[in-house]
Amino acid sequence: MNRVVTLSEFIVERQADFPFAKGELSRLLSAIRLAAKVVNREVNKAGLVDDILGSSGAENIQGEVQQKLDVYANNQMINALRAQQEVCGIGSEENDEVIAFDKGQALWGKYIVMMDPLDGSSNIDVNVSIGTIFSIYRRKSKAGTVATAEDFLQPGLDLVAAGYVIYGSSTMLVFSTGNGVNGFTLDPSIGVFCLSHPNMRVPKDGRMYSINEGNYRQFPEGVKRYIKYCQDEDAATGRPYTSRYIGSLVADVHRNMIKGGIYIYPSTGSNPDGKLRLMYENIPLAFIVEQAGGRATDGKNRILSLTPEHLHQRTPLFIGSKNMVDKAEAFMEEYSSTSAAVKNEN
Ligand code: P6P
Repeated sequence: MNRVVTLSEFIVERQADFPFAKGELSRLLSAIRLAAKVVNREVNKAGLVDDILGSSGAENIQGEVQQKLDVYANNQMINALRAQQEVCGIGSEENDEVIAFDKGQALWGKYIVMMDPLDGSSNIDVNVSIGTIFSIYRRKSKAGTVATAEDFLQPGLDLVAAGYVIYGSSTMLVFSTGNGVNGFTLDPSIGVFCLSHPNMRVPKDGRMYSINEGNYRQFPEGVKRYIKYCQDEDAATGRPYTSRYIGSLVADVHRNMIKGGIYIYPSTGSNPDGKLRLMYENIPLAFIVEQAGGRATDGKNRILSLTPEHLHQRTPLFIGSKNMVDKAEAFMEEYSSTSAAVKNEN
């Protein structure tokens, strides 16, 4: 039986792979690892603990009601990252403005973290998998100063690392520093993340498509045509594709990472730019999926090449198996002129 490799051992063994000064990545990831374990503990007993389920009564800048665990996860991540002093600033889905540390050693932190501390949190009350998404950039501004806007609005091509935690039937940490993707499963009996999915690769093709078909009438024509293509009997198998939509981004993307598939959140009537946020959902997941051999675009442009304009910017997201994203893009191209993004059928 192969020796179990822990996350800490993996980082030490693969230090040469990481474009970081020795120890910086392990301190950054240990902060995320700690926060993930604490959040995992609360997520796993959410139904048992008074006053942890349900909404906090507040709304975030997205206008979404913040779940109590959203706020809890956000605080855990911020506190853990601040304590490690490698990070000079944090952008979070849960905070209207960026957090730029303005005193102490954190001022000298070389990195910025963008995060969605608990994505899919509306699923907590119904016991569906949820996730934490994070990306790590080098700061652009001078060390020893307070981080500036240019530090937080960097394109995905400037990422140095990204990953996600999925709190599901098991809890996994999946990340990349630009040298492939590796998945670690939490062994709750010892509280350690162990390498369980080395060198993850997204199958070039798949037979699952993930999209909220309730919005069908508002989809761009190219998306409608792609859905119908998936529902036609495939010449090779004589069967249509399978529709799988969990409604939790990390869970849908993770499944497609393993089995092959495509997740699409296109423009819709209520979200003409799509619902998902570029900085702390689409970019980190695009980085991971591309590192594993998949693709991620907004239906036309590579997500990692987009130039961010503001912290909570939304873009459409087509992400997953290369051949499936290629096909969906071909339909978007072919039918791009036949309908505006939002045209309700009469
Ligand atoms: P809809 C959860 O709120 C989320 O941000 C993603 O996790 C998920 O994929 C998507 O929104 C679901 O959105 O509009 O289909 O309910």
